[in-house]
Amino acid sequence: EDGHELWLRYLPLPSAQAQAYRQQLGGVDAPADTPVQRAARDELVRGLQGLLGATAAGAAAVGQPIVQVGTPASSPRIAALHLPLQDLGEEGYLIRHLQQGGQGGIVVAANSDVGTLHGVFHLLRLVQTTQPLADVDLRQSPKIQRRVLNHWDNLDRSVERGYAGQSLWDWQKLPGWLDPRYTDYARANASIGINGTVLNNVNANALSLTPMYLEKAAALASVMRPYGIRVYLSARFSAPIEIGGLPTADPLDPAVQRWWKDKVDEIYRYIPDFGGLLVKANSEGQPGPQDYGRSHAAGANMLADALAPHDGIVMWRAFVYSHETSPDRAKQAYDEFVPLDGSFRDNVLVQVKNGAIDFQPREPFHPLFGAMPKTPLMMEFQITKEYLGFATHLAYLGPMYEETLRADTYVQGKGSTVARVVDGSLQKSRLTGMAGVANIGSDRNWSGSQFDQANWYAFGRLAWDPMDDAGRIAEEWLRMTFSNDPAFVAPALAMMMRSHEAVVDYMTPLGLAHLMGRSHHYGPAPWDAGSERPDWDPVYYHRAGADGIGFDRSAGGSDAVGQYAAPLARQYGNLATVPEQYLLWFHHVRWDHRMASGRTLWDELVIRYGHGVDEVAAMRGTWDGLAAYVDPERHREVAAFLAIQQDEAQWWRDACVAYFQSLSQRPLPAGQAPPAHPLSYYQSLSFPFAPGI
Ligand code: BDP
Repeated sequence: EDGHELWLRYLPLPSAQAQAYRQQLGGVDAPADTPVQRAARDELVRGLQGLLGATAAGAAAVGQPIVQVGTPASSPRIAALHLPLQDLGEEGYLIRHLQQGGQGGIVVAANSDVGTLHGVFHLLRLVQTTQPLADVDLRQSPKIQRRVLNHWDNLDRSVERGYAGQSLWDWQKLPGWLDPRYTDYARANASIGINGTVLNNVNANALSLTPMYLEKAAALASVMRPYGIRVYLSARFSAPIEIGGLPTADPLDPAVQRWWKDKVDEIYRYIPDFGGLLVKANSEGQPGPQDYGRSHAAGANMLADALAPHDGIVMWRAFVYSHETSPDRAKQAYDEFVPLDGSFRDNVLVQVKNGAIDFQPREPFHPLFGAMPKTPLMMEFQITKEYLGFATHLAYLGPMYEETLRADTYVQGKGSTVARVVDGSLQKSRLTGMAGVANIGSDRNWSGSQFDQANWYAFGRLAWDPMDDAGRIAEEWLRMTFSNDPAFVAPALAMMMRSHEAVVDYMTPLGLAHLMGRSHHYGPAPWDAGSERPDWDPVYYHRAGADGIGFDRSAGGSDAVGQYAAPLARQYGNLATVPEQYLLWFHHVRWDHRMASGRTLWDELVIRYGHGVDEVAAMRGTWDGLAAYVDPERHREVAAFLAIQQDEAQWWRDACVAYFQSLSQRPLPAGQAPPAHPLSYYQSLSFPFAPGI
């Protein structure tokens, strides 16, 4: 047990439970005429055989209860049931218990083969988590259309901000060798409803659009297709110059437009169901339309026109900040994109990070959500933990995603949640999407650690339904990944649900952000200053001095609060009403400011740092107590990583407290131990190797 099976372990259930399920799932009746049908049938048989024992699957004896799988088109028996499938759409499904000829049986029906595949995974999930099937009658369809992983994978197999080994894609051996891991990757994604994957880094290499690499991408697409997953590619905006031999990449130049049209036609010859292109343009040195005095919309629309005849889409990223340093980086994306609202083609999604800076442990939701009513916005979450301790720190991100999705934008009054912007229901968007920057690599456990698998899992479930519950998802994942035993599940769940907040506390409490070491983003360096761009430096973000700490984004400061709808602008802009979790994000606050607890800000800050460390110690204790429920190999790995996390949480706390104290010149609150070393020690530490920079 090294985590390789993910949540699809299908280990035998205790015999009484298996016996009971066999009464309902005695055999499988599923068509297997198409690749998708075969994928669904094979998964069901594999799952039931593993969970219930060899007799459970395969052809049922006459009169035995069976699982019937299919669509009205693929299965005459399903057609004869006249099930209400109309509202399920292309990817939805229905699971029902049916009484047939005195025998109970289960039906998994959908409008399409892919729908049945999703239904099969749901049925297996019910069995894996030992849910009763006697009265099962459920209908599900995804709330978001494009549920996509973004791989920041390079062609040399390095992964930008990847902490799980090399890239899964072995470009050198593709297309000749299709590693079985590609199939397992597709199975895992399909099991949580992900239906798209962008294979290459947003900091793109134009070579990925050349025939040699398109052939390789096509081979991967052939593995993904039976699992309902489309392949997408990141496009480098200057590709017409680099691989097309043109003198320019100006989107208004007819030769450039022609080049992209031909290129897209070529891609579709290789990959007929290609999803579309993801673009990072005019951001962090990437080329883009602004190089030619054109807008983001002009760039996106040129690609959109090339893709439209094939039903392809453009995912155009709003993660931009210009090289001329603005007084507040948090404002830039909004300032650049809001004026473009309404000018994008119908097949463009603007992909917006969850917060306005950059995947920090905590950020208020990005003010673009709700501010572009005529443009569909795609959510971009980061699953890989670039700013949350890489793969060793245990941080379950479900609550963080949930916090953003449930945040109220107020753009159409109360209840205008980010989730409703993203699922299209608020502003009637025709296209909807959610992207997650993948944490997947060639490590045996896929994600770099056992618990990081949960972040991949939670992303998929929330992309399927952005109002799903992070706690429910975590419990489901724990039960499938480790054990159904309540004595395990309850404490492990409590640990997961507090883990993200613990990281926030020991890294960036009370609305602080970007205190990580420059460029590698690992470990504390709040003192870092003087880099090539001020807005890459921690001191730019925390602005701490003798008087206080925090970035004044109120109306009297950068007025970033003004980018939110009026009720939020008022709430966030006022020191008396801003939630404490965003305090230093929006305000520069005196060290002696009184907090809700009655303490001064300084005391509260130090106590939060200490609390984060205490939480990790508590997580270790919890995990140690769960050894009896987890196989030794995985238990040991998690325990070792928690020990690393505790050391590093202490490092974070001590370094930040030492540094901020050098500015506040205040004593530590009673009971708080001084940092183990002087500030100069922490400043002298260097971090020799950080993967994926
Ligand atoms: C930042 C990463 C950088 C990415 C960039 C992006 O540090 O490696 O290229 O985001 O999203 O968080 O484009």
